[in-house]
Amino acid sequence: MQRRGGLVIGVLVGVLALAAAGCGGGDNSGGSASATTAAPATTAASAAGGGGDNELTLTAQGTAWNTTSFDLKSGSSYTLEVTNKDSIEHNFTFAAGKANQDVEGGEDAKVTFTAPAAGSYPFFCKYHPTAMKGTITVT
Ligand SMILES: [Cu+2]
Repeated sequence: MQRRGGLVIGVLVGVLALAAAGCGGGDNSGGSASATTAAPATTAASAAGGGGDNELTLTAQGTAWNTTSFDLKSGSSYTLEVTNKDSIEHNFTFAAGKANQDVEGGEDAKVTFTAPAAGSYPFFCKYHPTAMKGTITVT
């Protein structure tokens, strides 16, 4: 009697539990938060003095000016307030500055002009030019 040995192929299917290798969580050697300290800029902007006109005053009283000389800077603009304390009309004329301003009795008026080139110029009341006159010096 012969025995035939059968090939028993035992297939062992090993069920390998594939342990999911935990993905290595590498340390994120990333950026360290750099704290930049931003110092608040102190705004020390002091308001520069506003330019604008230079204010002058002149008063007529008793058919005379209270001031007979002015010193101006060439190229600067000026506003002159003329006050008339008399009851009659007066006038401020400064030809070199193209100013010619009447002022009624008891009133006041403003006139704006630009100082001309350096020099010495007359100003006067055109109604009383000999009594009411003065000199404007421009430098
Ligand atoms: Cu006058």
